Amino acid sequence: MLDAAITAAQELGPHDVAIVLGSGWTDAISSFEQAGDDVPVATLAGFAQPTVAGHGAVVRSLRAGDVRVLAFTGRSHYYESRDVGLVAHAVRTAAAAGCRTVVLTSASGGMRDDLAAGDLVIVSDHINLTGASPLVGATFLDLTDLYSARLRALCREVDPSLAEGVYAGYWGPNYETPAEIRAYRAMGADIVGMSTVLEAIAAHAEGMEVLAISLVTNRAAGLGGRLDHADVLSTAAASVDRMRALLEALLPRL
Ligand code: 8IG
Repeated sequence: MLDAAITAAQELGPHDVAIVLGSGWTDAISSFEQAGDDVPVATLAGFAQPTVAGHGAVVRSLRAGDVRVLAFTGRSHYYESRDVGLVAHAVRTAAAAGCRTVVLTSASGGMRDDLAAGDLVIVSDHINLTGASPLVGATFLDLTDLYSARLRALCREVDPSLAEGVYAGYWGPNYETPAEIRAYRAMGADIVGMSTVLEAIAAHAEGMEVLAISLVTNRAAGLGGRLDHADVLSTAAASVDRMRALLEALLPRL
């Protein structure tokens, strides 16, 4: 494991579950008991300062029943640096802190006909469009069960109304063209975003169980109106009570 991840993990202390909070998700952890002071990522080894509106810059330790949760209030996206090591650093730090499970949350664009702004989607699988991997060398990792069937079933038990779908991980930072969206739909993707896939691969390589949940905040390019990050944040704000209820029920059971 990387030295910086071990150093950062020692600073944060032992935990059971990590959650990475995507655009608009930070308010969804507001009801949990806090187990220590927030740690600014700027003070932690190996972390970059987040640059995206709607993403926080601290790591927070929470109690969810008996579960010690390490919450990353922001994330590093591939488009911010084109550095896969920075993108994977939070999950590698979580693994070094003892986390056996990671929950990757995100916002995304909906492509499947039944997915509208405000819908929550459990990620069943992904298509990595970034052309990148956080792994280097002859690490021929099997991704057949990347998104844990056990955790997906648990999530559906907690909220049977949740949709499931395939997440296309786009490189960004521009959104797709309508022609790209038609292509990705034809490839079998249901939602599209700019995160999750590289972190999921890194977490699987660390032996962690991965759950990913995405809030659809817009219809993808060519399928609705124009795309605007401000609309992403306002849709997330309007959905935060459902996101909070889901995490309140889910995290203590992980
Ligand atoms: I929120 O439509 C959000 N993130 N690539 N496309 C991509 N990322 C997104 C989208 C979208 N919406």
